Amino acid sequence: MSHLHIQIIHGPNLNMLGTREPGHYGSQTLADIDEELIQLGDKLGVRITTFQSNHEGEIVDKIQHLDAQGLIINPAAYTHTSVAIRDALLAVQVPFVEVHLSNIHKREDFRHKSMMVDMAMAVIAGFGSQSYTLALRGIHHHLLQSKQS
Ligand code: CA2
Repeated sequence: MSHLHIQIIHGPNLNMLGTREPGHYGSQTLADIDEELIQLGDKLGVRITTFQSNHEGEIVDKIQHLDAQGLIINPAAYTHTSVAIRDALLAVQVPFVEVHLSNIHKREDFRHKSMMVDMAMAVIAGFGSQSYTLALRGIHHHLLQSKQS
């Protein structure tokens, strides 16, 4: 039986999680979050691969070369600015969930806009690191359903 594969992409500055701004982003490190996702993936029978970059072009390259059936992406600050990431997501047509640790809608106005939200299967924001695990459960369920139909 071939496993589903879900790629996780974390955008700029998320490598600093757990070191600063715990009020907005919690106290877990990115390695803690990745580990939690891999463990949940094991339970669900899903292969999880993770990637973080501070560079827009590297994120575009990663999306262009996706070999996964689904994607969970926290584009971080690029959420609000990146036509390049939007275009890459549009080109590959892989179902994705946009996730945010914080509730971007109760923060500054410039964070209320997302360049990709209209293409996302779903959006989860405001649950801290649980935003990612909720997204994994959701996209896993969605992919299983679309396999059956
Ligand atoms: O809430 C989220 O997940 C965000 O995507 C995080 C981005 C922010 O620009 C988005 O508006 C919302 C920022 C990530 C910065 O991460 C840091 C982690 C630790 C210390 C400093 C920044």
